[in-house]
Amino acid sequence: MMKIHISIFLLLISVIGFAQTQTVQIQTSAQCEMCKKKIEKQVMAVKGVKNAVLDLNTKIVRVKYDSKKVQLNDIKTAISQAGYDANEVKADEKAYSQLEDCCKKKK
Ligand SMILES: [Cu+2]
Repeated sequence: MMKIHISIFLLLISVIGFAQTQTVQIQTSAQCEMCKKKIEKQVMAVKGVKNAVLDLNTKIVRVKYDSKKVQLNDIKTAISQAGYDANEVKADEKAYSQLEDCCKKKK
């Protein structure tokens, strides 16, 4: 009987654990390898973010995060503050103006 209780308990823990981890895909305005590194670094620096990988072909960054520790908006803000668009959140103007030319959006 005790064993059953323990396994139910462990099962509950793993279910709750999975539920906390969210994966989101955010469209950015990354242009090159430098942008990729910068965005990944900025997003990874947000507390509660577990992983961030940007695909330069689509400019979409895939972020795994703990929804109990960080909100999606905080992640978008971090990308904006790095100088890049994040879905509907536009790049912070000051940060954008400080980007290298190669990292600015192609008109
Ligand atoms: Cu760049």
